[in-house]
Amino acid sequence: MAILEILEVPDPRLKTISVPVEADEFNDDLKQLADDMLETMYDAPGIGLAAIQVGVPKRLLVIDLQPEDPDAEPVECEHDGHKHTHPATKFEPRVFVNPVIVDPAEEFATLNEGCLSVPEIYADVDRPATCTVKYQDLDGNHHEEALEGMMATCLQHEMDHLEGILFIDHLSNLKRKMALKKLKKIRAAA
Ligand code: GNR
Ligand code: NI
Repeated sequence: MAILEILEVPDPRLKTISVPVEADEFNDDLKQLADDMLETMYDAPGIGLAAIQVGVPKRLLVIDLQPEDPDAEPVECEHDGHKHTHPATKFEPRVFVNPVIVDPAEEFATLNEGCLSVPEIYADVDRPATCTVKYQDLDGNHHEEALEGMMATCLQHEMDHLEGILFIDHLSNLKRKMALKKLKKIRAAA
């Protein structure tokens, strides 16, 4: 396992159109890459990551919405010298290889999105509220799944990365410019 470097704007590699994972690439190297992407995502932390965000232009993405498990005992943890409890989370890592969206809903949903490649910037984005995704797992088996809510939004955000598109590309030119200016300012202050 390894934590990989996440590319950030304005890295031109984020504009790459990623290529399909070929039949002979469903091997241990692909599983290792998916593992490393999940570890990188949990470490960031984020709820999704596309391979191009770690510099690999392949149609592979990972998602974990980390739902809070209502049945789990709260976790007691100690850091910064004091103890506190927080809800336990159930890890639900998902890996999508060569995903394709079919029948996106005509109805849109708006969510305040962020992106590990555009750190500390958040903006509302409208996307189809539900969709169905066809994809392969790490063994190359084909699946189809109906998505809604956060999962539908997150998958569409990740699939944009495969086309070299960032969530800020969905904003007006003015809002995008303001967002990038804010990011520059944050970086200069850091
Ligand atoms: O961690 C992330 N949070 C998020 C919030 C709202 C909509 C989409 C996302 S995905 C993002 C991680 C990321 O950059 N994935 O590409
Ligand atoms: Ni992103």
